[in-house]
Amino acid sequence: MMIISRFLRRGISTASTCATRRSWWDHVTPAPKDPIIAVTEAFLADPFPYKINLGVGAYRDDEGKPVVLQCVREAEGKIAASNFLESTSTAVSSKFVEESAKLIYGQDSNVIKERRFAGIPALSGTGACRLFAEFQKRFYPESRIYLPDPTWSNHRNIWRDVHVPDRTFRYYHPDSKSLNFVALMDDIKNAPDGSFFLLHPCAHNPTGVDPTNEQWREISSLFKAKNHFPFFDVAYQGFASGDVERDARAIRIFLEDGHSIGCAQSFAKNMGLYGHRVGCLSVLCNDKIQAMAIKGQLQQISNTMYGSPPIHGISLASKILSDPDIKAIWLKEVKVMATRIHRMRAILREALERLGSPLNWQHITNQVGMFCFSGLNRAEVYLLAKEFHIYMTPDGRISMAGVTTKNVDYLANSIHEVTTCDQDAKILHNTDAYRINTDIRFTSLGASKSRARGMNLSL
Ligand code: KET
Repeated sequence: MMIISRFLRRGISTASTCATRRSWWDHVTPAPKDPIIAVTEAFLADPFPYKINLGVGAYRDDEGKPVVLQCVREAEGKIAASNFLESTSTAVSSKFVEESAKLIYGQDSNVIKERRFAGIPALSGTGACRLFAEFQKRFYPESRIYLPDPTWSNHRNIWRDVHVPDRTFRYYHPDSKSLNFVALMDDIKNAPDGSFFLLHPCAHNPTGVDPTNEQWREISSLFKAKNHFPFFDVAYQGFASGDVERDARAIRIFLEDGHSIGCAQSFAKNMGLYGHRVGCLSVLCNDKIQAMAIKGQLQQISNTMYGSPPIHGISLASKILSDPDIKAIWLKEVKVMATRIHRMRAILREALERLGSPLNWQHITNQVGMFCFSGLNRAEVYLLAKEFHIYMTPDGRISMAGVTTKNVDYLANSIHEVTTCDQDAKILHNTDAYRINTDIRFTSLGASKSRARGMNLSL
């Protein structure tokens, strides 16, 4: 009798909990979309045949196609023979880290000779930044990270997710579309001594504006005086100048000045290994003993998140960097990619000037690397997508890798149209939604097609 009544009571209470309990994930709301992924999604959903994706910073050839570099094919061939035994993966990782460190700190650097660096493979540049953020939080729990304004949209999210508050330092001057060096130095000076700063050593994303060597020297001495920690995010080594050594100049200047440095390297862009997620995190140390301690801590952090990254991409990058013949092919290919982008900058600027644009487009060729921070406002960016099927991030960043000899005239014409159309007819941007002025007439797909033909755009 007692057992029955206990059973009944439990039955009743379970039933009532079920009736009142909502499902487990009712409180989960959609996450804000990453702006770069959102652009790709909008592009993919557009059926227009001449659409252009200038969103994501991924290299494309002059046909607008992704490229598998010859050096990667060569490396594939060489590593295909070796089988990935469990016992070899540590050796492959160590070799990869060593080669990555040589690439960024210099082949003959004392850091390498004295083994004063702690490095581990990371899940591309994003993973390397995240590992460092975790490491920073673990050993400097009260610290902040100073990020350039503007910067890659994911930087803020990465440090936010490890609960390190971010601050910004001024970097870019929208009027001159160049470096705001005075403000940058001021902000570095005014930050509390011993602050963490994230720096882009070359091909700054999104502005395409880098300090000169002389300015880097001044930045480095101020960092010394303030005892700040420089963390370099190297996602585009080779894309600024076409030469990986020249693009490492900022880091070498900091090395000469004896800084302790952190470095996130990505091989997604300069080796075209996006999907393989190949990256490296390194931290410079006082000596070999400290390097071992730090490496152990970094490994522990990665172990609890994902173990270690897949070995295949690491083997490819390691082979490219260590085999002199394959490395020579790679260095040439980096130059080819950078030169193509450089050429597209010149053609785009020239086309806009030929159209008689009343605006100054010098910055297109002054800026370097994969991105052009065009100066187009949100309304113009929106209009380019809606009317011309040209997609870029709302801040007006153009991924120059998406510009080709076939689409550059269409792009120039479209930019010219949206920047010279009646100001009153422009779209008004409302904080969280785009309000469209009623004067705007959106072209149908058919009308857009004939407009594209009128601009001599061929498929
Ligand atoms: N740092 C910077 C400065 C950067 O621009 C990117 C990617 C990364 C790190 C991350 O790279 P990866 O190795 O893929 O994890 N930027 C481009 C791609 C992206 O956001 O996915 C971009 O800005 O388009």
